[in-house]
Amino acid sequence: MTERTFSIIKPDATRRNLTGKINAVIEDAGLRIVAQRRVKLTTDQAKTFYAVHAERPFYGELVEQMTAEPVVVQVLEGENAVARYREVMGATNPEQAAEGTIRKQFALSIGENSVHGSDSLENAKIEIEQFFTEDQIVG
Ligand code: RTP
Ligand code: MG
Repeated sequence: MTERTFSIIKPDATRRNLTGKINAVIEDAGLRIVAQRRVKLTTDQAKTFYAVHAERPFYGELVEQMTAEPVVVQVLEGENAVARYREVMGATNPEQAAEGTIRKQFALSIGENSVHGSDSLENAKIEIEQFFTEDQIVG
């Protein structure tokens, strides 16, 4: 089934000028970038986005990292896009990420792991709506 998922190229990656390299991995995997914008997240935006992790010990650090530098927010479209992108990203901890994945190639640590991708179709819809209106997504 053709799906849409939400992606963020995180500050550790934009800081190192890796947006193009990461987009190449995404496109080589057969996913289409159907919306994209560079934005500096506010603390409120980052807190809302990661609200599910509010009680976790790394929450403060996560919000700080996500607001430190600009990010690139994206909508990706393709066959089974949610699961496919999770595969392309690799495990949260880059030490456990498979060869060829974005995190294996580019992530610095479990916290600074270069990309975010939605973990379900339901969350993809919610996350896309936080950053894009339907007319900004051109499939
Ligand atoms: P994401 O939501 O960013 O796509 O990553 P994920 O599903 O693979 O991982 P998740 O468990 O949702 O965690 C969200 C983000 O929090 C940071 N994190 N730091 N220091 C730590 O132990 C730790 N654990 C998670 C990572 O940036 C992770 O991507
Ligand atoms: Mg997650």
